[in-house]
Amino acid sequence: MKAVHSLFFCLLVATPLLAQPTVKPSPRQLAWQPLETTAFLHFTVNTYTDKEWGDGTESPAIFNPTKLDARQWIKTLKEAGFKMAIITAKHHDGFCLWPSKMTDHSVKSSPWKNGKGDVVKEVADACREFGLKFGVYLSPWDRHEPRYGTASYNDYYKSQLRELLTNYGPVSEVWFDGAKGENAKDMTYDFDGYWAIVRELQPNAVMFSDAGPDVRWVGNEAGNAGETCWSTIDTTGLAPGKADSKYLNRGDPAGRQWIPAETDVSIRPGWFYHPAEDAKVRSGANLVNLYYQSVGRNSLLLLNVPPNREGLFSEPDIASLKAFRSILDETFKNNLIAKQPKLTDGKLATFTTLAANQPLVLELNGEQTVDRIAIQENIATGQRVAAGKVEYWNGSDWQPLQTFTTVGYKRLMRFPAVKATRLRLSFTNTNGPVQLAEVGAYKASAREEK
Ligand code: FUL
Repeated sequence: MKAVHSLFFCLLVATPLLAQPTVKPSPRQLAWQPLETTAFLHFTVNTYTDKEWGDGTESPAIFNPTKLDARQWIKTLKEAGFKMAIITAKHHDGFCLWPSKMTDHSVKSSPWKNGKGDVVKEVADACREFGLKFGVYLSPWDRHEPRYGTASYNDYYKSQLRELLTNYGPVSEVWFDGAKGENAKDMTYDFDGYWAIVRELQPNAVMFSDAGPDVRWVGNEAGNAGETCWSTIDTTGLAPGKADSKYLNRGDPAGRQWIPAETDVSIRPGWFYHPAEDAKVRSGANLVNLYYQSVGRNSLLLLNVPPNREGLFSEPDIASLKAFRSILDETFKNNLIAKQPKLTDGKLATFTTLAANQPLVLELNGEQTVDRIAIQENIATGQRVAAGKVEYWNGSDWQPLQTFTTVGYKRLMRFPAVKATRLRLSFTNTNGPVQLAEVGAYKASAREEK
C-alpha cells in the first residue's frame, strides 16, 4: 500500500515538470494550410432569381446556364494561383447541381443539357485537368426537401454525401454551413454521423464548419482573420451554427484542438451572381489586402467567385483575379534577405530553433528599401510564438520596426518603407522553443493599396 502511495505521489509531483504535449495539425490539416488561396463557387437557382437565399420553391426550369464552361472557371483560378475550388453542390434552397438519386429537385429536371448535365462532375473534371484540389459544399439546411425537420432527413443528407464523396474522385474539403433561417423547422442534425461518412469515404478531406472538426470559420465574412490568430481552440460547447465569432476569429492559445481558421469572403458584395453587382467587384489590390488579412494572419483565403447566368466567370472578376496574382507575384518576387540555408529555402520542414528573446540578425543583400516582412513557423510541431519584434539597422543604430503577436503558418507585416542593411528578429513571448521555418523581407509592388 505504501509503495503504491509513493509511486502515486511521484507521478503527481513529476507531472508539472513534463512539457505539455503540443497540439499539432493532422497530416490532412498540414496539407491544407499551405494551399493559401482557395476558391468558392456559389452557383444555383439563386443565380437566376437574383436572390442570396432561395426558399426552396424555385422551379428547376429556371436553371439554364447555356454557355456553362467549368474549364473557364478553373483555368482562370489556376492562372491566378488558386489551389482548390469548392462548389455549392446544394445550397439552402435544396436544388442539387448533380443528378442526385435522392431527389428530382436537381439539374436533371432542368433544361440545361436536356437534364443530362452534372455541374459537380464538370467542376471535378476541370479541377483534375488543371491540377486544383476539389471540394463540395452541401448545405445541411434544406428548404425544399419535405423530410427536412424529421429524423429521416439525416438519412437523405447522408445518402447525398455518399453520392458526392463516391462518384467524383478525390474530395479535399467538405463544407458544412451552419446557416439556418429564424423560421426554419427544428432539425437535429447528426453531425457525428455526417463526419464519419467523410472520414470513411475521403479520409484525406478536411471538414469545415463553424467549429471544425478540421477547419473552423474565421468568424466574419469580411475577409478579416484576427490580428492575433491561434490555430488552436477548445470546442466545448461549440457546434455548426453555434459559436462565438470573436473566439473563432482569434483562436485560443490554451485550446487543446488544432482547428485553423478559414477566411471565406466574396469577390462581390453577394455570394451569388447579381448583374447589378458587376460594377462592385473587388479590385486586384483589394484582393491583395484580403490576402494580407487572411493568409498573412495564419489563416487561409477562401475567395468566392460566382459564375454568372450564362455559366461563366464575368470579365470584371477575371480581370481582378489576374491583377491579384500579378501584384502578389511582384511583391514577393525578391526576398531581400541574404540567402540562408534553412530560412529562405521555401520549406517549412527546414527550420532554425530559437528560444524566447534569443535575437536573430538577418543580413540583407546590401542596403535595401523594405516595407514588408514575412515569417513562418514550422507548424508541423505546433504554434509557439505569442509575441515578437523586428528591429532594423540604419547604419549606426538598431531601430524599432514592428511588433507582432501570433505567427503560425504565416505572419505578414506591412509598414512604411525603411532603408536598412540588416534586420533583427526576436520572439518576446513563446510557449516553447520556436521552429522558425522562413523569413523574408520585401519591397511591395506600387500597385498594392496605399
Ligand atoms: C453562409 C450562407 O448562408 C451563405 O449563403 C453563404 O453560402 C456563406 C458562405 O455561408 O452561411
